[in-house]
Amino acid sequence: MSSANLPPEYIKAEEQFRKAASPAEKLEALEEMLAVIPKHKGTEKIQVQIKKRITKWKDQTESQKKGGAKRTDPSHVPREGGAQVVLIGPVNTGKSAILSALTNSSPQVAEYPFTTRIPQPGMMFHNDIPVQMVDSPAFDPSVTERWISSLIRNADMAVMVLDVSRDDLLEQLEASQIILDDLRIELLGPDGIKLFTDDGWAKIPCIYLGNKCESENIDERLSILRELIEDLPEINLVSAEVGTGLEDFKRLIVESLGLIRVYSKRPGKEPDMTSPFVLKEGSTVSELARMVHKDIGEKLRFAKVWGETVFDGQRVSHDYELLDGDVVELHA
Ligand SMILES: Nc1nc2c(ncn2[C@@H]2O[C@H](COP(=O)(O)OP(=O)(O)OP(=O)(O)O)[C@@H](O)[C@H]2O)c(=O)[nH]1
Ligand SMILES: [Mg+2]
Repeated sequence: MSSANLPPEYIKAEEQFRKAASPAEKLEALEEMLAVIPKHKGTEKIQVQIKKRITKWKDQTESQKKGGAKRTDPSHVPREGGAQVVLIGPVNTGKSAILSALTNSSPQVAEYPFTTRIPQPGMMFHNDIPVQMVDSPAFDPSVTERWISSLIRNADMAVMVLDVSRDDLLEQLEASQIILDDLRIELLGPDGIKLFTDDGWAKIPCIYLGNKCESENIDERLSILRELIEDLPEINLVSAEVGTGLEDFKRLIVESLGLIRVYSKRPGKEPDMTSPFVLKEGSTVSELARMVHKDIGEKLRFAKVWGETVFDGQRVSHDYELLDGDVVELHA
């Protein structure tokens, strides 16, 4: 595969690797390259090369830390599920409580500040669609480390958690904005398209949450905020403690990410409707085939689809765009 076929974010990370001044920066760029490289047969060799280089630079960074304990890169959370979503925001807003309420994970939730020190993932389900949620340490000028930038850049979406029970909402937003600017991250609306610009900025779709919404005077606080900030993003009210708004929030995530469920079946057999393959809207039969098995991806001849916009068992070609709920029989 020539570099012309690699996405711009990969080219960008490769350039960062070349420019990197320290082993730690080299490592960070390589990890970004590995995170963003499209995962298919054509890039397998490059992926192996990157992994080897990561091992080499990890050794270098370890040996630089004189006698220091071995540390793994905290920014790298292995992706699982249909998408990776990172919870970010000021201290004590309830990021960990939200992770705990939505997923199988049990992070530490506490009154004192800076409870969360390293990212912690958990799996959330909406309509059988698994989405990986990653909790992260609070934004703070003296605490936030550079690797938070990679953590956010690697995610498909960010969720900014604010505490609407406090009177300092404006400060929560402004302080977060300063940190994000420093990390060169711009938050887009929930339907925004993630992209990396030539001058090193990452633009990431984001949902804003107003947590602790069971508290008093919420409407008043929000209307003051609306007067102060003209283009205030929509703040979705939730309560991790009481459970308010969490179902709507899950649906918003899955819809904003454009995730769909597709079921694979074998000829003559019934499909397993309990474990869908999760893809992005607009994905094709070829992409599904590669996801099911790399051999099937390579040898796919045609597929038959059962779904709302096709007649039962309609024969379709490689570039048929799948829809939520389609059942697909792959013929290799
Ligand atoms: N009233 C109320 N309290 C909440 C809610 N969610 C979280 N809390 C409380 O807020 C405090 C902070 O919660 P955490 O989940 O630890 O907040 P965090 O944002 O992860 O905090 P750091 O990791 O320290 O940044 C705890 O005392 C929680 O019990 C909520 O929906 N309502
Ligand atoms: Mg926390």
